[in-house]
Amino acid sequence: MNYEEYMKRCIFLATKAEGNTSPNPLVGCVVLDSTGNIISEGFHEKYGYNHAERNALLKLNPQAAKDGTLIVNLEPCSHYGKTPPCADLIIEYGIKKVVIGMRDVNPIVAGNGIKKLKDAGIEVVEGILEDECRKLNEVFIKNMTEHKTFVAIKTAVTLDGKIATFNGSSKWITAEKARNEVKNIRNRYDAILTSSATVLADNPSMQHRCNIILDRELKTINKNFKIYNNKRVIVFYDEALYSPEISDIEFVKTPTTNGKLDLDFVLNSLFKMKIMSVIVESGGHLNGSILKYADKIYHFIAPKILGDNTGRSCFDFREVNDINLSYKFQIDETKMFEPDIMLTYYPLKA
Ligand code: AOF
Ligand code: ZN
Repeated sequence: MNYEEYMKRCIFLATKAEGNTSPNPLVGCVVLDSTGNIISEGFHEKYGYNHAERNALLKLNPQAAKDGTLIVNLEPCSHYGKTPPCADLIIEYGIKKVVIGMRDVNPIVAGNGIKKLKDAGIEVVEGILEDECRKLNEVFIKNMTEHKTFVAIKTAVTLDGKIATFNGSSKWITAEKARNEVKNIRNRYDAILTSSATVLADNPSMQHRCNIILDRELKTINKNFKIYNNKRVIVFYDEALYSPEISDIEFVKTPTTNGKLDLDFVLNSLFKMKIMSVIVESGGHLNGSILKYADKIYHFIAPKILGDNTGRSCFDFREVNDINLSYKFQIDETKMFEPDIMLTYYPLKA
């Protein structure tokens, strides 16, 4: 049987909940009856709600799934969390075969779900579209295995890698289709991270459920910047300089290194605050200094050339003095958003 098609469907269903499941994974599930017809589907819709498998099975009367097959992108859970174990429900419904995309990296589950199923006599097929399934839950994997917040960077540049003209004009580099895609991308992440320089220069609204501003000297506070209209705003600032008390905004005192807010501290604080992923949307300076923490980059390129030698590069830092020491990446995808192009790439693991 061609399980890949069903697994693609699981991934599609799972992505319907993008932006709603953090800190939990994106999971979709398809159930086939004993003759191989799809009889139910489900996905994990929101953090704290039913898991995908439970959602799919509860739509059925238990007899309907007897000797059927259940396909799911993540190993069914074996633990009592917000809900009882999905593995138990699968066994209860008399499912004969379970097809899985990837093992759960959550140490409470990690193989125990599969063991439970096998002990009950269920056939388990593993590793269907595993790479795609791992990519779907790359944030969850990083959180679980490294206990760190996933860092994505989005940048939009000209063909010659500029994010503005020499005198700062930057609206807009890319066209509407690309900018609409940015809205979809933002939604996948728990927060947008930006700098005071970007807020001061562009006064962006960056609509999102959570915005983070790195503002060492609190230059953006008390001005009518649009970013403060968002639901939740967190400002990291230099503890030695101020002790602000303004309601609505969350302030985090931050140590500095070489006169800059300590990014290790910022990212560790975000993980402690259960902000599991951020997308950095800022200028060349923050992009340049956060590059070494980046897990993924969305890089839009507009077919324009600005020229000039005054910088305005999308990654503005001076560190590399030998081409062999450059930061290296692996391009994952190229996609047109006419007339612009989007590259997504990952740091190349040594
Ligand atoms: C989900 N949705 O569809 C599946 C998950 O806190 P709980 O009880 O919801 O459990 C979360 C864990 O359950 C999660 O870390 C993962 O290991 C496992 N599977 N989680 O949120 C799902 N199948
Ligand atoms: Zn579960």
